[in-house]
Amino acid sequence: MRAILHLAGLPLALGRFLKPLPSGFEHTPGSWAWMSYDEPDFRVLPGHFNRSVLYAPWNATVSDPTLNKVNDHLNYTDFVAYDPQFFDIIGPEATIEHLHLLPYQTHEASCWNPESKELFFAEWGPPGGNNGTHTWQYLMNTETNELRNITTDPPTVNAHGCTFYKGKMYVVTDGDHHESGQIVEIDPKTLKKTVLLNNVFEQPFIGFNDIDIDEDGNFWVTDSRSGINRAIIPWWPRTRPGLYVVNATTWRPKPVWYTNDFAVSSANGIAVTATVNAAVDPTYIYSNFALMAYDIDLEGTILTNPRLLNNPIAYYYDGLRVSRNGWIFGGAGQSVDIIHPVTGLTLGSIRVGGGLNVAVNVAFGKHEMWIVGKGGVWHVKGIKERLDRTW
Ligand SMILES: *[C@@H]1O[C@H](CO)[C@@H](O)[C@H](O)[C@H]1NC(C)=O
Ligand SMILES: *[C@@H]1O[C@H](CO)[C@@H](O)[C@H](O)[C@H]1NC(C)=O
Ligand SMILES: *[C@@H]1O[C@H](CO)[C@@H](O)[C@H](O)[C@H]1NC(C)=O
Ligand SMILES: *[C@@H]1O[C@H](CO)[C@@H](O)[C@H](O)[C@H]1NC(C)=O
Ligand SMILES: *[C@@H]1O[C@H](CO)[C@@H](O)[C@H](O)[C@H]1NC(C)=O
Ligand SMILES: CC(=O)N[C@H]1CO[C@H](CO)[C@@H](O)[C@@H]1O
Repeated sequence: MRAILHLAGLPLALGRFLKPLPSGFEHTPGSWAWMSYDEPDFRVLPGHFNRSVLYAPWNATVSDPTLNKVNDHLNYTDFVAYDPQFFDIIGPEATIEHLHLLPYQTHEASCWNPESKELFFAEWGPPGGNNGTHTWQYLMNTETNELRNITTDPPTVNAHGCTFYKGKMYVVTDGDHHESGQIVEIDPKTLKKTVLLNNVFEQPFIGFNDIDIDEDGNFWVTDSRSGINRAIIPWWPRTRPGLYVVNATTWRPKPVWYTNDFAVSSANGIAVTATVNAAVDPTYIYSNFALMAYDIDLEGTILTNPRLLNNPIAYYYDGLRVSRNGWIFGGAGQSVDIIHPVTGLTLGSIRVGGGLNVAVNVAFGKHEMWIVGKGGVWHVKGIKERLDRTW
């Protein structure tokens, strides 16, 4: 027997495509929907339907008027589940709030400082104007939500990724016409910048995209075409886009993965996980829209067992983070998707509204997170599971 159909705010007729919400989720401060292949009407859609992979499911072109209304409804939800685990991770108290509407250009490199309770992130300069180059970043006080425009000393040029580790912000940059991509350390109190690394045995990086730091303090950095695509990097010849590990003890950079296609593929988000009771950790890399998982060998210098973990339901994964319990959070177009680290199943989407909004990167607090992207900054709070990791 099915549960009584109850979809808050949704006429019953529309309900046949969506699965009734589990008990406890009928009246929540955030609005929810459950898209499930348990529903025969969703399994076999009527009429004509079509969408590009770059558009979200609720943005599909459909001929059935009821399904069209369902999509209009989905476009105004906050949380869309595809798997019951999503309800357990997010919980019924969660809400999402659009804190700041910022220009419709990329915001990324978000990281949260738990000591000062400040969120750091970058805003890409508009292409053209200033050559796409940006030498300043935002700091947001997450208690008052006040935004501050900061310039580090000396300035950090084209910040692209950030992670907070043991009291410092670690930022990677694309570089520009005057300097190669760098890994830098920023003291959050003095905003003093120290360059930690800027070359692979005298060769410039193409342009760093993202950074993660593992439990032992090793840096995992993706080197990407993003700066080339915006014509801010002049270097030639270039290496392939890929992933490097920089050993925390020896500081020696080593490539651990390269894209196959020099011309078109790139390397985007990276996240290292600590799997409980395991000596090897998988990492996740974006290439050709695929989210790949690898095991890291014991020395930390070779990746093994490559596997396609998932392909995003829509758009492509940009920033990736792994939460305390191992869930992968990936910015993917209009939502941040939560992905199971082993099965690769997409469990659900945290939506940042529709239209032109794009979720690019996330930063975790304890039971809250911030999302930055095109259209500004969002705050998701009241999340049931603890998100920030142990290091
Ligand atoms: C399907 O979608 C694609 C991409 O948006 C579009 O080019 C094409 O015309 C659509 N086809 C139909 C039959 O709607
Ligand atoms: C801007 O970019 C052009 C190439 O696209 C380059 O020649 C020029 O030096 C750049 N200007 C600055 C200030 O970096
Ligand atoms: C931030 O500061 C930089 C440098 O002073 C300036 O170019 C930029 O317009 C400022 N941006 C905002 C949003 O205040
Ligand atoms: C870093 O280098 C040290 C010293 O050579 C080595 O013991 C360790 O396994 C290396 N770790 C990684 C992740 O490369
Ligand atoms: C989806 O919602 C946004 C507001 O967040 C709105 O601007 C957009 O027009 C909506 N899209 C559709 C297809 O209804
Ligand atoms: C069918 C549909 O709603 N398409 C829209 C998907 O989103 C893009 C970007 O907002 C719109 O341009 C399309 O019209």
